[in-house]
Amino acid sequence: MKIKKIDLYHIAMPLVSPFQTSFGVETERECLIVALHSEGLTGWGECVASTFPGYSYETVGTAWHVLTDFMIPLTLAQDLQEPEDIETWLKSIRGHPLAKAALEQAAWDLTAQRDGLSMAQKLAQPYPEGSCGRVPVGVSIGIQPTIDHTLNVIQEYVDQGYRRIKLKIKPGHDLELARQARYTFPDLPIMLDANSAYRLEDVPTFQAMDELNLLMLEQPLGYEDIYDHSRLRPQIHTPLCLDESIHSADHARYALAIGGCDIINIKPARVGGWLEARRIHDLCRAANVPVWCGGMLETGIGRAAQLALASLPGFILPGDISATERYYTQDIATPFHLNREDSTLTVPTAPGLGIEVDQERLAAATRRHKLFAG
Ligand code: OSB
Ligand code: MG
Repeated sequence: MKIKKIDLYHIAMPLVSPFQTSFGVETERECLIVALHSEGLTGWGECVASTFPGYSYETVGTAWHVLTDFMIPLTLAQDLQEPEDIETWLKSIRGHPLAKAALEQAAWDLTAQRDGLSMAQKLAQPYPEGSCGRVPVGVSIGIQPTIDHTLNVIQEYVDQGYRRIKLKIKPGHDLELARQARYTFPDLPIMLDANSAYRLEDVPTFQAMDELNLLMLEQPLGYEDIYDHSRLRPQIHTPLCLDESIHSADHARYALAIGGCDIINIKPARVGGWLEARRIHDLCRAANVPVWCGGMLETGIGRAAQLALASLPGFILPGDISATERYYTQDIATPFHLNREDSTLTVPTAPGLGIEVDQERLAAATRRHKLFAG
């Protein structure tokens, strides 16, 4: 499939409610959208880098730069056969996984459409059991002004049908919040995400959480650390999950080798794409380590690709893949709705990502656009 044209869009969309983590607050989501055109088909990808280098060093600005100046020129006018080609073409570029993953996602969409397969089916080709039709999901709740606010927000999501809640924590906004959430919702699967806001010396805070029967504690320590997590893990009862510090399948292998975690949150963007995400899934599955699919407040384009990944057999824990209305009043692609009866989203079955991009809304959300033609 000769890549004849590539569109790059920088978009901005207001979030339904502000999203606050230990590294900042977002009220509007900015990201990049890429479209690969070939043989009358269009493959869509989302680059989840945001405006501030808090979660990742990448931003919409750095991603625009590396895509425009390096990655798109290595892709344009090439003959794409399989998503693996993107990995090969971009191999000489170090880092910038969020930008790489956007192109790889678009390549999955394009090649799956050519093959007449959904992205989930194409991704699941190595597994005899194939992909599943519905993915269990939860909701990630940002830091709220008070604990009472948080409890109200949890209640709203529980009323909507979500059966797994993740609370963002930071120092001083942790133990009491977790206690009150547990006392108010005694049977609800609750987990905490610290986004690297703590140090090993904070172990007493986490030990005090042992009795709260939490589903897991996500990324409490350094965003590049695996070793200190392996020292924390035997000192607490709550299962430990890594997010930020797993940048590749090699990192996952190191973490499993030294006992750095019980669970891995796989975000395809963080590890440079769906192929690397699938390698981590395979490693974890062989080691009996559960995985789940993380989120970056994706538009419908990214959400469809999250669902394809999370439909693989090793994704046994609920993902951070909430319904569209949890993020946006008007999305640029087909909205996803929660199946209330089982707290799942349905994996698209149409070829490729299986969604329609609304061109008018995309145009309305676009701040910057560039067309590359080979
Ligand atoms: O750490 O999982 C995270 C959003 C932005 C950056 C980091 C994280 C998150 C989330 C959001 O938790 C999950 C979602 O998309 O609903
Ligand atoms: Mg996280």
